[in-house]
Amino acid sequence: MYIFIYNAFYIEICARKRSKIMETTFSNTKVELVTGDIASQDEIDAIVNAANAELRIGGGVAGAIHRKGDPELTQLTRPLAPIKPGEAVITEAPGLPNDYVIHCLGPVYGRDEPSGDLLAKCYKNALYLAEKHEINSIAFPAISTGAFGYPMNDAAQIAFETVKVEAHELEFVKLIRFVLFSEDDLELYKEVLNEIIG
Ligand code: AR6
Repeated sequence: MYIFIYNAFYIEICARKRSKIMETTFSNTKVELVTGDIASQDEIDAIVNAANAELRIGGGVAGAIHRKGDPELTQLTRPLAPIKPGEAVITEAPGLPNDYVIHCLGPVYGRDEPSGDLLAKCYKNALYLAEKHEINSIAFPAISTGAFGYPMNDAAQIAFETVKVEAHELEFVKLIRFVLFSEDDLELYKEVLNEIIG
């Protein structure tokens, strides 16, 4: 009985989660939007970290990834730091359900200029590393839109436009997932993506 109730509850939760997804395709790559925790994307090959320059544990995404990962993750990032805005580096993902973590440093809004180009570079460089490692699926958080203060709407526009252009060059990456932290962020990303699809 308890198992039945638990299962029914679980299926309901999954159904609700699925209903939050929006999907589209750029070239041969599926692009999807979900809400959730970037550190809990079990079926994804590589997750992207909205890192700090020192590639250490921080708040937000960097905190969630480093807390869930083994301490070895921080050891792996240490020799690769510091990185500059727009740059990305890749490590394995000890303790996480993924094969890799791609650590990107987004621009601080109003300080690192030109901020739009630097944010686009994050997405480009992450996809470049994914291709180099023959990665099939990658999940991005909304880089720079938390502690770094980038306006959500502009950040979404840059993310989708960059991915749309880069998709023509992708050989290995077949799924790009954007993981938004709140329902409001998801709705905003959906609106921007719908405008871009036209
Ligand atoms: N999963 C998905 N999205 C999340 C999560 C999560 N677990 N946690 C927060 N977000 P941020 P940034 C959303 O601040 O702006 C750190 O302290 C969040 O709501 O993680 O690039 C680092 O150490 C926001 O929309 O990254 C750096 O110093 C987005 O993810 C600095 O913050 C990005 O928020 C990086 O700042």
